[in-house]
Amino acid sequence: MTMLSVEAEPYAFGFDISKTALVLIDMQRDFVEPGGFGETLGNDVGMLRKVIPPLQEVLAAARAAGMLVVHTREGHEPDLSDCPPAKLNRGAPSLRIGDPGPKGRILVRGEYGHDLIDELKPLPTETVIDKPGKGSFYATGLQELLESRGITSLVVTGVTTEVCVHTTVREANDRGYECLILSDCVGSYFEEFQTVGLSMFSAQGGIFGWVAASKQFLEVLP
Ligand code: TIU
Repeated sequence: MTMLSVEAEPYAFGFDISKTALVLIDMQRDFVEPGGFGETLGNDVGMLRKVIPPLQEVLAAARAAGMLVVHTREGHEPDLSDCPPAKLNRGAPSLRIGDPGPKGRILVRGEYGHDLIDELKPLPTETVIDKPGKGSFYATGLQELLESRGITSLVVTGVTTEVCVHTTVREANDRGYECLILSDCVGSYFEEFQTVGLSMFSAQGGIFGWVAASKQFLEVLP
């Protein structure tokens, strides 16, 4: 066991690589490429694309260090049986979940737009968690996977900061996982949500977790 320490807010984050997983949340075409679900909700997807280059570096370093890597995708069964009507009807998107869009049916498993972007393609050995909700633990096998691998800490990345990243970190925190959120590897469609969303993690002495820039994390990896 080798304990490493990353300079972070509100104080240094200590972790053991063999007990830490890198989690990439919802880096899907539907959220980060034009023509997907994110854009139909009225968002500028360009805001999320800046996460890609630093996250590529972190992913490569985590793989090289032998960390467990977990990818998640938000989406639904083709018959939408796992999509509550409340989620289906929420807001007034130009395209609803399940509707045919330019990248296939919006947020439906198996469709091109639902899949992860080519820049962060999972290796065949890496787990991809399909989740119907915003959180990565709700109605998934994530907790069982982490328990089976003896994981106690998560390095969390992906989109969007205030939605699926926040929900996942809050769920993880309640389950006893220590979370380090990499500030330049999480993205929001809204600049103010990015700023406030990041400060919410580490406020009150680290109420949900720790926040550091990817550079600080990369510096301590072997
Ligand atoms: N709309 C938005 O900001 N996010 C989502 O719907 N899902 C995720 O955050 N992945």
